[in-house]
Amino acid sequence: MARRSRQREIDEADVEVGAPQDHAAGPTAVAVSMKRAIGHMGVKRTAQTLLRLNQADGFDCQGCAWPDPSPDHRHTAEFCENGAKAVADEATRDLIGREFFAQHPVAELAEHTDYWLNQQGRITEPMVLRAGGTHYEPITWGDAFATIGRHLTAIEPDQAVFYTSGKTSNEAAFLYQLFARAYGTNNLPDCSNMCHESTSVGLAEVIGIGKGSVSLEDVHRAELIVILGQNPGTNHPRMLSALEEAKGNGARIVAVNPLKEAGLVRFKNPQNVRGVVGHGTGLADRYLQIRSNGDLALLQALGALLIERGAVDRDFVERHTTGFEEYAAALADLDWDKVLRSTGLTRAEIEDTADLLAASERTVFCWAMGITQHHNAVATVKEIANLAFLQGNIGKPGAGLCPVRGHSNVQGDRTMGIWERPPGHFLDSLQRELGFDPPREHGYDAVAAIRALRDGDAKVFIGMGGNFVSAAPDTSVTEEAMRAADLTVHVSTKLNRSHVVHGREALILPALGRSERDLTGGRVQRVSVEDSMSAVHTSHGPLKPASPYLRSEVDIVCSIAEATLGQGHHLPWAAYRADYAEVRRTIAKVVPGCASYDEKASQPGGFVLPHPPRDTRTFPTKLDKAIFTVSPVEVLEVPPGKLVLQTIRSHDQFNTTIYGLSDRYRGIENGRRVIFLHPDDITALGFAEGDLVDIISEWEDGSVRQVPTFRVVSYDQPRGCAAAYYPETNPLIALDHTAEGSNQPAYKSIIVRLTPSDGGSTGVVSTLASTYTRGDEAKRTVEPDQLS
Ligand SMILES: Nc1nc2c(c(=O)[nH]1)N[C@H]1C(S)=C(S)[C@@H](COP(=O)(O)OP(=O)(O)OC[C@H]3O[C@@H](n4cnc5c(=O)[nH]c(N)nc54)[C@H](O)[C@@H]3O)O[C@H]1N2
Ligand SMILES: Nc1nc2c(c(=O)[nH]1)N[C@H]1C(S)=C(S)[C@@H](COP(=O)(O)OP(=O)(O)OC[C@H]3O[C@@H](n4cnc5c(=O)[nH]c(N)nc54)[C@H](O)[C@@H]3O)O[C@H]1N2
Ligand code: SF4
Ligand SMILES: [Mo]
Repeated sequence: MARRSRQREIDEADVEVGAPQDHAAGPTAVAVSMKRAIGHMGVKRTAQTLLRLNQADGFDCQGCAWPDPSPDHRHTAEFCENGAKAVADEATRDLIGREFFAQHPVAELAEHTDYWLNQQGRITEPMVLRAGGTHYEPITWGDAFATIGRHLTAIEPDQAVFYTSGKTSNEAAFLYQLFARAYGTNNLPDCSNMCHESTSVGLAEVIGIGKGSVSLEDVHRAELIVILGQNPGTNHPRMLSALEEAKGNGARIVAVNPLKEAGLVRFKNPQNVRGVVGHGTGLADRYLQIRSNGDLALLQALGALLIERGAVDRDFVERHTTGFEEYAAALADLDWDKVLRSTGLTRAEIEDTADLLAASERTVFCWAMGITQHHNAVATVKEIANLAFLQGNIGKPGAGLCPVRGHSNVQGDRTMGIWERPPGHFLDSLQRELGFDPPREHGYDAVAAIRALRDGDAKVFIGMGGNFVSAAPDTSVTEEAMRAADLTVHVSTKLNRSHVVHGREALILPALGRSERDLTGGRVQRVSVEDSMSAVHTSHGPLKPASPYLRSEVDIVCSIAEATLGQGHHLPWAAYRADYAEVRRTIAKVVPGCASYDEKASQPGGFVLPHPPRDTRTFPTKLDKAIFTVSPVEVLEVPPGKLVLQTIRSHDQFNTTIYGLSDRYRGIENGRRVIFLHPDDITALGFAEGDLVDIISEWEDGSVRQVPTFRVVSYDQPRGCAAAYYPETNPLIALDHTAEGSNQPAYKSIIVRLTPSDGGSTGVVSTLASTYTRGDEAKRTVEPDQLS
């Protein structure tokens, strides 16, 4: 098969808009997986990797956090199109080393999109950008670690920021937080701060643990599955197999989503005949096309109707909960007019959903970013919990709370202590077992880290994976913050924008990926991960590494620790590096629920971490009960002429890694700068389908943000709502626009207006061009050529 060109940029003039599809997967998904895999890896590596993916003795998919079936239920091909894309992207034979960086000045790289940067291939050796330098140059690992050590010992520990993305293994994550705390700071922001932080905060308050309460088996056995604010066909594709199985067992599904998403409508399972040649399985029995951010009102209305109909599990409520009286009293006064305005649904639709709930003995509630990325997200998460408590849908088979996590190990990283607000008992246990006094003050989360860097309060940024610059909100402000740092360090597999928007000095440290054999310390090392349902298991990659100079994340953390804390430091960094089982033995002593961690994680299928509400209906909250809460319904008012914009993923990206330009379920090919609108809004705003517009957001402090040249596309969604892809739209989101209580960026509700695009540029549009005007400053236009 022909090798792909690595020189493609996005030419938005090529965008094709077709009809959205009415189903997900089917044979196309298999064809796309194979084409991408073979194109990147060739036939042999494709066979070597895909057959080991998600197998009991293989490696864990580095895509999303959806769990694997138990070992005796696994198929030979236990992966989805996006898993195959994730593997192909990592295991690509395209490589970049010193010659590449010598040919391309950083200023030139900064003009490219994340799409182009990622295509260049795997980074093969450590690189440094010296102060005032124009190009990245090679550096030895030893000198790279010494550079980090020199910077970290020259500043106060709280002036350093240690970011983590969610692919990092439990072993590397545990050591990373251990190092940061031994060094002296809790500045451990992570991608979770931008992802399910609202879930973690909300659930911790009302059930006593910030994690979901279901197993895969529960999903299969549910009578009713409510899926709010999630697009599983693209982002958790194997969840569709679980939904199909549940349907086979008689389950009903209610989808709550402003956008009509193909993956919620119908699934053609490529692993069975019906999926390949038949119509597949219809998924959602009810599709509630809710107005953006109407979920809290919907959930309260459902609660009110259930109480009215007496569909309440009195025994559960009495034994296990507190606050029911206040909750019921508040709902008795529910303002239905507000509910209908907030949700945009009819009373009949809501009544009908209440009927389904009332009739179900076992309901699972699933949710993702459509819930967590709003200003009142914590309240909405707690409202989901209220509804579950009402019918006792927690801690019984076939029922429960199922926040579906994003990155493959984001939940594990948190379990291992990647958290800027660590609980006291975790720090006590570090202190007791490892003999040092960890800092107690809370550290910076992602948004606070940006402010600290911008304001000069932080000087060094270290990213364990991820692409912080593109993932964070308020791109111009984030870029300004990164440029103000003395040193930025990225432990990475592929090139991305965070490498080219850098501090005074910058390092790129190339790491082994999940698919690669890790022979650190001269032995085959395994790592462990935790999925969205708290199941932990080990993983080891089959492939020869992309380059002999790559190091594992564990090795990199241990080496940074030695270079910073000194060789004589009392923690056994060399022993941790030599044998990851040693790390697991330390995890066993420190992390709650991890006794005999090494043995349990290594057994086939691994083990499931304890979860008191799920296991025994005990709720370790401050009141020792599940807590009903009361939150105000607010209608997200959209002023005339404006829209509420949500920022979403296409079918061909993993977060800021843009694999390709096909969002085929939504009918978009070969381009990304589109804005989806209701057809009547297009007309009402004076535009026509296909027009080019600039998107503008205006904020209370007088600041204005703008991204140019998006093509208007009509899409089935409620009036007043709009959607466009991330990260192109991140420049629009003010840094302060975050969820109450979790400080998570409210990426899904941005009030915007559109103006005709004067640029008229239908050709290559850099993702970078954006305008940012501060309330207190003259208009400042940021163009790509001014960026370095
Ligand atoms: N292929 C692929 N897989 C991925 C990722 C990827 O980028 N690509 N990313 C991974 C990560 S880190 C994450 S966090 C997950 C994200 O998984 P998702 O949360 O499914 O991702 P989004 O694209 O943000 O989609 C959000 C969905 O919520 C809906 N929505 C938006 N606002 C509202 C609202 O107010 N109410 C309701 N009810 N719905 C709303 C949107 O229409 C959309 O369908 O996926 C993970 N898996
Ligand atoms: N507007 C908007 N913004 C959003 C969101 C949204 O919905 N809308 N979603 C938010 C969410 S949910 C999340 S989780 C964040 C994601 O934020 P991040 O996790 O920071 O971003 P990613 O794009 O997943 O990171 C990709 C980079 O990770 C590196 N990488 C990949 N694999 C490995 C590995 O195995 N090891 C190492 N060391 N590096 C690796 C590669 O260099 C790659 O370029 O974005 C957030 N930003
Ligand atoms: S559903 Fe997620 S974890 Fe499973 S194969 Fe697909 S991308 Fe990988
Ligand atoms: Mo995420």
